[in-house]
Amino acid sequence: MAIAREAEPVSSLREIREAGLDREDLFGIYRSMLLTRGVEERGHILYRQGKIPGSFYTGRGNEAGSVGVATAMGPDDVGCPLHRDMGVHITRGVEPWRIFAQYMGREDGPTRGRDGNVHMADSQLGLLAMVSHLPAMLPVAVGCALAFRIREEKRVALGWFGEGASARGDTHEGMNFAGVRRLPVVFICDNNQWAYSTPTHLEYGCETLADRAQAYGFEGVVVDGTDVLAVYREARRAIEKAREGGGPTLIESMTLRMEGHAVHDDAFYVPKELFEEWAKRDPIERFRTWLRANAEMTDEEEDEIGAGVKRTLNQSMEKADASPLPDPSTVTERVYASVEDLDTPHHK
Ligand SMILES: Cc1ncc(C[n+]2csc(CCOP(=O)(O)OP(=O)(O)O)c2C)c(N)n1
Ligand SMILES: [Mg+2]
Repeated sequence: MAIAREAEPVSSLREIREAGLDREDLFGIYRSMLLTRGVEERGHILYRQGKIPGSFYTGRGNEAGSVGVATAMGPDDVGCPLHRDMGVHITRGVEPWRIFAQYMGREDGPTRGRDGNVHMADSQLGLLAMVSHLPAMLPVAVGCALAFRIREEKRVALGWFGEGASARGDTHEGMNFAGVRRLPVVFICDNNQWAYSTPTHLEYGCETLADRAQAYGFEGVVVDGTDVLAVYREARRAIEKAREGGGPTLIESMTLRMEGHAVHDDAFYVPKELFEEWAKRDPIERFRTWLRANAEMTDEEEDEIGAGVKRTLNQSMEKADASPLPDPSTVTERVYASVEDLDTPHHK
């Protein structure tokens, strides 16, 4: 028997209204999920065209997890999204053309052509760029939460990590410290069942990773990461609890990594049946069906959202392609943040 609570699916429009979302918000979530997938699909095309230097990582299958959590964040909250969390950047408002520019190493990408394609974030939007995935950003999120506590700000930090990263020491150190101090931090485990080619039974011996939360003195929740509304509801509950002084929560979001670790990996080691099974639970198709059944989304509304996303993607790719490569003579500039860079609403 798992110790952690298993989140129920969201059943009705009324329930999600009570959790703070109106019909327009729901359409916005759908749009963000389509944009997230669209950006990554277009990225694949750019990669095949030889326009992306280095490798290329995506979070296909994690659109509900990433968009659902980011929708629940407050404007002053901060987060450290990883390579599976494109939906966080999109939901916080990073413009897709800047993401394409980032992919192609151009001057207008968030890191101005100075780092890998998913090592990016816009600090103006309360996001911190990942340093490494395993899981260097968890202690950073905990540090942000400690700063909020010291400054008596009602803000919450969010730290993402993979289930593979849960085996590393910094996960333990971050969670232990957060539990001891009851810091305003929410840990999101994107459990996509694989750490590169390692399956979960070789990663951890407990039933669910959320079970570990109890040992750190806080709550653990397992949520279906293909159900955007359930993810949103659980993230919102955890974030508001943290904001009110109730301490951390560990949310384990269950998905399947629907592609290889990155483009160089064809995931031959993942059983075909597993892909087939999870393809039936595609998060976007699932939410589309829910919107049709529960929010009366019409054909016209659906087409309008879809067409708008396509238009945005086309225009964004063009705009990004017009962005120059960085001038080599500036290579040492903007590697470290300046005082001006840190003068954002998120560095008060
Ligand atoms: C210390 C260290 N070891 C190995 C790697 C290479 N690496 C990056 S991500 C990854 C797998 C991570 O798996 P998981 O935490 O489950 O995240 P996922 O990629 O599945 O989202 C590995 C082995 C690394 N970046 N850093
Ligand atoms: Mg994983």
